[in-house]
Amino acid sequence: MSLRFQYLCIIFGHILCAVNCCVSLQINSQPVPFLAYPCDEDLLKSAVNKVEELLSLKLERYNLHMQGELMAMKEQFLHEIKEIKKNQESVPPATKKPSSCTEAMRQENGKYAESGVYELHLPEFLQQPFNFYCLRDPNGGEPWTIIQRRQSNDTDFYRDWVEYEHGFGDLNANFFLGLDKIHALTHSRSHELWFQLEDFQNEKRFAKYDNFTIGNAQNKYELIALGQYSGTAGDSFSYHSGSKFSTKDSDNDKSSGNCAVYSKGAWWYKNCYDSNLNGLYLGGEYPKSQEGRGVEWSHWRGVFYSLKYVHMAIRPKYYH
Ligand SMILES: [Ca+2]
Repeated sequence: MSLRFQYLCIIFGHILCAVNCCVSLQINSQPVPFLAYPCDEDLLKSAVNKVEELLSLKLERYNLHMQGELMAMKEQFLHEIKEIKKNQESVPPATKKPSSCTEAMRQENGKYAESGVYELHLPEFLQQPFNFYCLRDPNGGEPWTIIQRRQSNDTDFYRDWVEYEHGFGDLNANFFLGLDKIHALTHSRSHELWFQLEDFQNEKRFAKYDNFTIGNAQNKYELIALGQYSGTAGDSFSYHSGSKFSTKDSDNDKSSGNCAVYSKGAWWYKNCYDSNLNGLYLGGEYPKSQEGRGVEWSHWRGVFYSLKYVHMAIRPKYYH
């Protein structure tokens, strides 16, 4: 209120002085500038009207200025909201990661994508997504996950427990997926198993088992279930049902010796084997001195023949 009074006094002083009607006011011998005695009632009214006019004009300008400021703020605010919405629309919605090759390869048209490496997520068993090789079914059925492949002598398979547990090799060539991941896949739901075999005369055979489950690390990834055999290669795997996995540095077989060392491989050895698909890549027939050490499927090419190509593939049951 005090400030407002002073402001009015200043304005009055200016107006009245302007019309030669001002007398300096003195307080305690000190002149008070701009304070003046009104000298005429009409003049005073006129001065008051002038002041009101000036104030009204200033208020109007002030309002216009504030209105402009508010409009600018509103425009800026709307612009920022639009930007936020645009950014939200450009971010793809979170999608569920596939947990099987079937989910990873299925396309909108109902067909399956090309065979290759896909990232699968099994959150109940593996904390991080992991790469798997997914294979189209040659008969048009549900895709398969390859867990082991031999196709050349480029990769050494005579390895220790840790490497077989976590896997090694190149998913597009020779590899072993890893017992931990095979366990995670087969433990999450029932799977069937497909052995594809080929010799150096390019003859192909197969063996399938309608149930395949392996245990966990505590029970050395035991071959818990295998199911019924079908195929053209002969049954060289049922013998291993119930066996634990063994490597050269982890002997869990039923033999008094170490089958993994004797056979230069790693497998679900019993005493010792009918098949040895992680053996040495000896390239076809081999001498007796190497007996039992090749990539071998005894019910087809016997114990002195190392196969050209093998893979082990699995897929969930009840899909077809
Ligand atoms: Ca033993």
